[in-house]
Amino acid sequence: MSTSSDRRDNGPGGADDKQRQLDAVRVDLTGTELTTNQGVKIDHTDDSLTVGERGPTLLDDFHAREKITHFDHERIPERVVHARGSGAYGYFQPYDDWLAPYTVAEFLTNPSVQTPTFVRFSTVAGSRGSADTVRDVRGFATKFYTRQGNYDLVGNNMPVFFIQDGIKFPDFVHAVKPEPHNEIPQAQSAHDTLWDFVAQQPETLHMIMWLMSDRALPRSFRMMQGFGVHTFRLVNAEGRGTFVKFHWKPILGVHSLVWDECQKIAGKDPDFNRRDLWESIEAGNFPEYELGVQLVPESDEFAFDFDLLDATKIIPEEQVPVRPVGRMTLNHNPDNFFAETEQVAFHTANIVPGIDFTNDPLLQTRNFSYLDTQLIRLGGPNFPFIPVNQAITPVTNNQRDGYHQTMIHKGRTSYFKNTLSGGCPALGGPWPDVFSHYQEKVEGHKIRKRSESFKDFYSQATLFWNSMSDPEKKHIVAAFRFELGHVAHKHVRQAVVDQLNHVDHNLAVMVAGGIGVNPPEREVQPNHGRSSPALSQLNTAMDSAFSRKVAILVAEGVDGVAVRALVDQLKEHGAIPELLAPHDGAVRTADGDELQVDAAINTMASVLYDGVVVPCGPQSVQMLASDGYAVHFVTEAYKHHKAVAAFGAGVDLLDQPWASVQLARDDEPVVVDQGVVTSAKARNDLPAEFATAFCDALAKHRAWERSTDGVPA
Ligand code: HDD
Repeated sequence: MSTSSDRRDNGPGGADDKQRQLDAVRVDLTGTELTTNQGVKIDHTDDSLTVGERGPTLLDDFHAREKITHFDHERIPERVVHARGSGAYGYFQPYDDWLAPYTVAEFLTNPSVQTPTFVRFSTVAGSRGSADTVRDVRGFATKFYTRQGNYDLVGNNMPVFFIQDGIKFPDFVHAVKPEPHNEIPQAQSAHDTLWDFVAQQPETLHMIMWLMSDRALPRSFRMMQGFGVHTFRLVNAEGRGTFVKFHWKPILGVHSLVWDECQKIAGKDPDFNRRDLWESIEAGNFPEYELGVQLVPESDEFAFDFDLLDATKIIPEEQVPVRPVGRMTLNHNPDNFFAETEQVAFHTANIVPGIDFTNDPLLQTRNFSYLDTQLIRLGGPNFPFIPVNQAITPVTNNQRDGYHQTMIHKGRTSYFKNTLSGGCPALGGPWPDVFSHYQEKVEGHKIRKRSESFKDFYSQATLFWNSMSDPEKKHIVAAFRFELGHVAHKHVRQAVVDQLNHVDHNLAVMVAGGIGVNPPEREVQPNHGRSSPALSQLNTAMDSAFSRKVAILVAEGVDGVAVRALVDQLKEHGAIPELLAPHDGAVRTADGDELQVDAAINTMASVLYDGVVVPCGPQSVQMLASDGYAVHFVTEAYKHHKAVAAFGAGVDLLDQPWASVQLARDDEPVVVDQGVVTSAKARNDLPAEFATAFCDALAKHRAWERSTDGVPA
């Protein structure tokens, strides 16, 4: 478990600076006695002060009034978007100083500096209490507590956005959120208003392709990318600018759930992603992400067939490579969800010397919106001093008063210029010690008009579609059919299909085939045929079973010798095995000793694991075969293309009419077919290659080549 005391302590100016600051406000009530908010000790908090035993409650009861009043005011408005989120602290460290010629931001260029961070991951559309595994974009917001002030990179797990200009944001959000008349559906994009909006606003289509893809169903916050989305600017010591796009790449690779699984997890464990983040950090399996940048010299501003200021476009990685800058490790859970994760306030305009904006119209509106939203959410202008938001650098200015002021500013001046306080706080300087806005030359007329360079809505949606592997394409078509299948208005379904025809004719025809509307007769324009391999999740890291959860199904008479050995081997590969049995407690093995169980099968579900093993033991397997939960567990894991394994008599449980894989028979030591690993051996004869082959299958995440359409869900 990571606690304040076992954190690495690297002294002032390092990763723990923020934690040291927070230690000053952390409160531990162990060994204390109950008091009122005024510090008055009390000995009774269960009964109100009344006249006699059955009489009215008295106004004199200051304790009851204070307690109830505080309770009445416990809630603050949830975020208008990204209400559901989970956070963690960590630190970022650059690998070297190669970015120094491009930016004066120290946290990106000084490899000896570990900058503390706080990250909040979120879904977008759902309320605070909604499920984690909905089809949605995931927020990936990082606050860097740098030695030059706070820098916020408020990104998503998708590199583009739905709209090009922030003025449309309220319309988009109103369309995607639950419908206003009945507040249905919660945290779902599968409803009429979103798709009506999409059909009318073709600039959404590229992002919609991402939203219909597996990217919208992350297996874990630890296994998803993050993107700054906008083109930002780096600024160097000479004041020269370079365009930059920021990328976070998870060290564990980018992996997703399947849609059927997501819907079931939403009921079985609505906190699935939140729990995964929390438990991984508690277990010391710290999430890690590599920060990379795509750099474009200002002279190349117009070198692309899209506009760099258009947030609905990516710069394909094959065109401009992502160059690694450093690594972020999340190693510390918050102590209090409300105080930290709920009150953290991100703002795209929180930038430090060396980073600046561009004229991306989406970014420009965001720079207004985030400060504004914190004022209503956190109740006044002093939210930057809520501990999680507080910079680790001194904050010295003449801003004063307001709700919830907690500092006591001494002295009689709170204005600039003064002579009475020695002119302090005084102006700093010169650049790059102080922030100085990038001196971009801008001229023009006041107009409301979208640039012509923003008007290609389809090319990159097509690029995304072309870049998908066959299973990914299949998932996208199924997603469109599911979503549009929930749209009551036929004309909206038809309009979306007609839009998809601009992306790819076959895609439009396949979607139309599932939702009862007319397939477009001919293509609008030929598919350009270009692709970007970096966009496919099949090209992600698949080399480790680290932190993958494995269910081992056991019952009375199980082969305890092999199970114990297997548990050790799986742990050596970094996987997390858990023993599930028809009942909680312990099972007696074939050798007569006891095996402790982690949970009863019917309290868990295959959707909460990455893989499942059915061990030998004829009696055990017979019991599992007659337990519907156990049979369903294995069937469902198979259906969801997960790593499935069995040995000895356990192989019989996989011998089902729907299982179209080769299984180990007779004396075969290890057979691997489409992510299913079997062995005819048991006890001490079970070869170590069995565990290795199973962990390889876990590392590949899913065996998409396995045909599972006919397997019962
Ligand atoms: Fe936003 C929250 C990401 C466009 C207005 N946004 C919010 C969060 C993330 C993003 C990750 C949650 C932060 C947290 O965890 O507290 N938003 C994005 C990205 C966008 C984007 C990547 C496009 C590239 N957002 C966007 C626009 C507007 C907003 C165009 C308004 C014009 N976003 C907000 C907000 C929120 C917010 C209303 C809600 C709560 C908050 O800010 O703190 O101001």
